[in-house]
Amino acid sequence: MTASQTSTSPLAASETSAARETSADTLLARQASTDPLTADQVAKYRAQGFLVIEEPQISLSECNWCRGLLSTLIREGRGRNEGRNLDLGIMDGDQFLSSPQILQPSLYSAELRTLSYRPAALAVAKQLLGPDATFMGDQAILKPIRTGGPTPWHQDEAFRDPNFECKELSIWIALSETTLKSGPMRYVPESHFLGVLPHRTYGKPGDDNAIECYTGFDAAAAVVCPIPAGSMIIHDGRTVHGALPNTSEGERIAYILQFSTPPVARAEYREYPWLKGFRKNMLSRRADWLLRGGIFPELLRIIRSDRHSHRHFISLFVQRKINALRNRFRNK
Ligand SMILES: O=C(O)CCC(=O)C(=O)O
Repeated sequence: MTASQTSTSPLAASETSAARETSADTLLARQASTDPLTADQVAKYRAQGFLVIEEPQISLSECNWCRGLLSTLIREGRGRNEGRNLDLGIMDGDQFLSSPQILQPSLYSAELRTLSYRPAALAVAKQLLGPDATFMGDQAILKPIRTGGPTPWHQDEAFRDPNFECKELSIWIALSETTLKSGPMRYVPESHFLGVLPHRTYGKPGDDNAIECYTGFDAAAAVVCPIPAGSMIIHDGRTVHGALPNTSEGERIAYILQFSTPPVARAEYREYPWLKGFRKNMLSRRADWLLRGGIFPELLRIIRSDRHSHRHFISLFVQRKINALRNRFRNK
C-alpha cells in the first residue's frame, strides 16, 4: 500500500467507523472487567517474561485503519527532524535491510488514541505492573516486503536512563498477519530474571539507531511467535527479544504500546556504555530542531498528549535535573 492509498479516503473512513462501532461494544465489555487477564495468563507472563494473546483483540478493519495511518506517518517521514522517524536497518553486504520506525506516533496523529484496545491495554498494564502504571508511549515498526531487516536481540530497559528505575511492559500488536517469513517476534523465556545485560550499538555505520544484546542469554532457547493480525504479545521490559527479517511478499507493521510505573531516581549512579554515541545523527537533528524553535510545538504536543500523566512527566523532569546536579558534584 502506498502512502496515498491509506484509509484517509471517505470510503475507507466510513468502513472504519462501522467497524469501530462494532469494536466499541467489545470495548465496553472489556471496560467492565478491571482485570482483563486470567490468573493463568498472569502466571505465564510472570514465569516466562512474555505472553502471547493469540485471539485477535482488534478487528481486521481496525487493523487496516491503524496500519494505513501508521504507514503514512512513517513514509511521509513525520517526526524526522524531531528525531522520531528513523531506521533500525543494517547493511547486509551491498543491500540495506530496512526497518523504519516511528516513535510516539500518537503525538502526530491523535486519532491513534481512539484505538479501541487502548483502555484494555491500560487495564492490562495496571494488572501486571500495579495501579500506578500509566501510558509511557507508542511506536510502530514497519518491515518492508522482502527486504525488512531483523530486529536485534535487546531488552527494552537497556534503552532507558540508567539512573532511574521503573517497571515497564510493552504490548506488541500485529496489524498484519506475522508469519514465520514476515518478521515474527522472538522471545527468550525467563530472560527477564537476568537483570540488564550488556548491549552494543547496532545499525548502519554512522547511523546506528538500535542496540543489540550480545551476551548473557541463551538465544537457542528463543521462542518464535507468529500471530494473526489483531493479536498481540505482552512482554516485560527486561525480556530479551527481537524479530526475524521479513522475506515475505507482504509488508509487516506492528504497533507497540508501552506502559510503566513512575520512574524513581536510583540512589547509586550507573552508566549504560552502549548509550554513549548511540543515535548520534538522530539526536543532533533533534537538538537542531529544538533550538530552531521546535521546543514550542514540542511542549504543546506534550501538554496535549496522554503520554505519562503530567504529574509523572513533571516529576521525571525535576528528578533528572536533581540527578544531573548530583552527578556534577560526584565528578568534581
Ligand atoms: O517489531 C519489532 O520488530 C520489534 C519490536 C520491539 O522490539 C518491541 O516492541 O520492543
